[in-house]
Amino acid sequence: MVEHVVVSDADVGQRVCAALEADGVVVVEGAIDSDMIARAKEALERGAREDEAHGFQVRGSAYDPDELNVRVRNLPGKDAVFREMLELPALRAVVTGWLGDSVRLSNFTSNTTLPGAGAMALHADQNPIPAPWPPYPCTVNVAFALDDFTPDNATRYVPGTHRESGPPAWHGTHPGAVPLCGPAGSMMFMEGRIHHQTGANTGTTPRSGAFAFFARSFLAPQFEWHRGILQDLRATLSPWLREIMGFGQSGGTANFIPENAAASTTPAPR
Ligand SMILES: O=C(O)CCC(=O)C(=O)O
Repeated sequence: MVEHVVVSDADVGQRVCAALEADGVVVVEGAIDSDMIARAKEALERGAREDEAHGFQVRGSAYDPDELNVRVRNLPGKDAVFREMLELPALRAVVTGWLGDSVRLSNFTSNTTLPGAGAMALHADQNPIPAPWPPYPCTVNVAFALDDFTPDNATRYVPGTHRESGPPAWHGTHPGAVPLCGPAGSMMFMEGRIHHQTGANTGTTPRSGAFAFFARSFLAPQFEWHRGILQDLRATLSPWLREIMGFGQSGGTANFIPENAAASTTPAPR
């Protein structure tokens, strides 16, 4: 049973971290409202058109079996609505509660899986870390559900694999994978070790999700934000956004400033 909490619940950060420890996945309902969902969907359609016009690949990625998953990158550089998502207090509480204060946004991409799409390769989000993995959490993925995630279209995960110390086999079928379901507007947290994939879309409608992937700051981010966030936009970012996109003092530096070390509740991992 996946734990579902509501974003307005007391101690949502602690409850989500406890559920991540136990299950590796957890759903926070009511995180974004219908206005944000509509803005995000409009921005994704525009972003996909712009990326295709620039010659960037949005369909047929190496980990998809067909051209029916539309993946848009650099979401915080594309529209304010995605930067607003990153500012949500519950997201910040969970990310820093799970990974500590010295943390980076590694990537923020979307996937719109169209009816008929096949399943993505099974993977863990921290696949690039050489196995055996450290015994402590290194990464966490926050999926914003822009449509209902249902058994017909949801991300699928293999229960218990957040306790593994390495990635799954890339190829093959995965009968043990189960859907991670939640209503539109949810934030769905996935511990970075959990084995998962975009499930096949056997429904009749597209399903969109936006995936904000966080990592401890000693890991190189997957996306180079200095390429995606231009100078004018950088100047408008909040201190939190500057930190997590590598324009601030993190990357280890923050841990060597005495007042930050005193305020941090999580020891630096080295
Ligand atoms: O599209 C999905 O449901 C999952 C996407 C995913 O697994 C990922 O971005 O790592």
